[in-house]
Amino acid sequence: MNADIPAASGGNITHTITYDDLRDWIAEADRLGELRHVSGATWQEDMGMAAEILSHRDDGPAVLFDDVPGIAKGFRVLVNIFAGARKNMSLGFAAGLDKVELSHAFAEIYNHDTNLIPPVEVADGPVMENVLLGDDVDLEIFPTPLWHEKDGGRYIGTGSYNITRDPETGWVNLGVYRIMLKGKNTVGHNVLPGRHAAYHLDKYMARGEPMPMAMVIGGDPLAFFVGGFDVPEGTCEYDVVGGLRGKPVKVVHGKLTGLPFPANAEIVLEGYVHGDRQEVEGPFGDWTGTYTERGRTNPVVEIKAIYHRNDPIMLGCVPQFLPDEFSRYRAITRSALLKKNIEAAGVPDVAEVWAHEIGGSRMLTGISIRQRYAGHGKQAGHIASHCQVGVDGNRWVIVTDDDIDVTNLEELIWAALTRAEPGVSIDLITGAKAAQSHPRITPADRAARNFTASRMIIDACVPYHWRDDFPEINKASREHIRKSWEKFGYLFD
Ligand SMILES: Cc1cc2nc3c(=O)[nH]c(=O)nc-3n(C[C@H](O)[C@H](O)[C@H](O)COP(=O)(O)O)c2cc1C
Ligand SMILES: [Mn+2]
Repeated sequence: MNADIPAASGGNITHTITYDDLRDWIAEADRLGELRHVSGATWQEDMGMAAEILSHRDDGPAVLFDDVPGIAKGFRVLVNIFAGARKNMSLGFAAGLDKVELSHAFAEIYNHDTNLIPPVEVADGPVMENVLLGDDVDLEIFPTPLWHEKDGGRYIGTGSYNITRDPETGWVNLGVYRIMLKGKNTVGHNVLPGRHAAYHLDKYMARGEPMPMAMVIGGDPLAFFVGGFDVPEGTCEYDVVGGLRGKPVKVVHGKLTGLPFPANAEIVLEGYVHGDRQEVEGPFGDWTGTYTERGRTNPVVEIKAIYHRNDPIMLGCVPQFLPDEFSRYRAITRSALLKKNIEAAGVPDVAEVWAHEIGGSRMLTGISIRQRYAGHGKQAGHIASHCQVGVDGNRWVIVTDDDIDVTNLEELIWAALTRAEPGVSIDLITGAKAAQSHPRITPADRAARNFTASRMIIDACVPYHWRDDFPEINKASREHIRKSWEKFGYLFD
């Protein structure tokens, strides 16, 4: 544990976000020695290939692609932002923190209930350097990659987010939903049931109107991260971004919809979602480690305006087979949010929560508790599985005691193997909210759009009434391990 970050709350954490937009971020990554430039890679194959191998390791660079064949010079794509020391920089923390320390530090400073700073409107900004309207709208000018071999199309929106507004309350929402390139002025986006943009779309459809939408295809990575967080309904993610940075997001307004988008964004598409015009979207290599179902339909989005900076940069953040960049980022941030959510529901003495990378940070949650009473483990498990942050796509929750490091996948599984008794320690919940991309939804359920699945709570806590006599763990204590390394670490030199 870094000396600056106490394990409990209330410490002095140095938190500074040193970038305002994607270009500042690139300069910071370069300063850290973690940026590479690649010239001449194709959108058809090369960029996807590079993104794939970079994604699985934490020690690769961020890569900025330029001179993409067939595309204007200067129109660039950035990938692999969440790795190395730059992931700490991205969240505003020192390079020395490991992933768990980083998640703890993030938990200390993150609060989407009180730490809110609303955006401010400005008259102009770099995103307005190029405004394409009417016949000038042409999405083919951008170097949109075909990311995976078997994708059904090119995905222009992966490190992107969509902005919509509630037609009744005016609440503006940011959500990360993948965007498929369909033609010169059409895209398809994939907003799943329960998402805030789906809630907005229902309201527009009830009025018989298309939904205005803006899509930020490259911009401040912080806004992209927050667009993927489980921020409660009614709260605008811009306010969360402002709160995290300690200053408001500067926004300009779309000329057609009036929707606010960051003045320093790289590329923004503005248009209308036609809920009644459904077309095939996907398949796309998804966060579950599978291609999503073939034939999924989603509304067509008609693009009426493109705004972009000179020499614009698209941000790519693409799910790959797990674990990947996407699951690293989600594990660090979601584990923090999930722990807060479980505690807010009243579960006491939660020691650690980890939303494991192998499960795309949704499917497998490990929790350790300091047991206070019989049934405490079950309580933690059921709440983790169904609270706001945990409900989507969860498969297994494993709850155990705090002598287990639940952030370590092998230790977590060991605890389940030795402390849970399958005949009595496992609860199955049927009919729970499934990820639409969950591969084990049966074809019949999928056809009926019954996106539910069962899930499992494994109570791997030492039985409470048995806790004083239960066979002790033979793992060396932290102090013993530290001393052992001091004495014998040289054996590895
Ligand atoms: C890179 C990335 C891609 C995502 N893709 C989708 C997607 O295609 N569809 C979707 O419904 N959710 C997707 N999500 C999850 C949502 O962004 C997340 O649930 C978020 O809370 C949605 O915002 P909302 O709560 O305002 O609806 C993605 C998240 C990330 C980080
Ligand atoms: Mn939201």
